[in-house]
Amino acid sequence: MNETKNSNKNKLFILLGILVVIVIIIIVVVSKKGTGVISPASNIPETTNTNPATTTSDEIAPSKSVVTLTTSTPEVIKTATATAIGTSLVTKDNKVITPAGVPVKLNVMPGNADAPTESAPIKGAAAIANSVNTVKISVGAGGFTPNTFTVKEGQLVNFVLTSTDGFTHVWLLDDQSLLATVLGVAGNETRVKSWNAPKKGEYTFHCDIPGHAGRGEVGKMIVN
Ligand SMILES: [Cu+2]
Repeated sequence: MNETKNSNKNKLFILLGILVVIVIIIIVVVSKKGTGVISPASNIPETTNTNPATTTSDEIAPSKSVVTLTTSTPEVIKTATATAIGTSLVTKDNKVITPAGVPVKLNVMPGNADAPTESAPIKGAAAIANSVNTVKISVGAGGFTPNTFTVKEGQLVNFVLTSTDGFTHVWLLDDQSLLATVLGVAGNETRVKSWNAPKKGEYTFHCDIPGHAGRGEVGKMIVN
């Protein structure tokens, strides 16, 4: 009997001990949860506040710079048109310009950012409308046709070159200060390049493929 009472007492103590431990655990957990809830809660608004703030400033910055870009280059480029796909833009007053809106340079390497650009191959010279600004030349083993043409100083020249014999030809003015006007076509191809005629004078040209000039692929551009 005594042993049973003792063991019962012991059980009671153990239960009480467990209860006390549980209560302590609950208190600790609740207090931790309290701080836990508070700090994440204060963190979440902070992060959500930071994110919109960054996004907003990010959005504002590019759109602002885009606006600045559009306002700094508008009139010249907006009203400019290209003679063919890939050629440099031509302004309303017939000045050939770079994508930056400044006049192209002819004394630079072809492909230079300041050089006039050539078109992709087009469907024959007939695809480009005839006008005072259009110069159409075909080239084959027999030479350039026509082999002489006349333009005015500073005038827009939409230079259209066609290979008629299935071979590659490269039209090139002999004056190196006009190097950027060079235009090459593959066999039976037609391409266009727009530029403004240089100062008055006579400018000889030739086909730059080895052997072609020697067999007669030469000519002259007269600038009045
Ligand atoms: Cu040639």
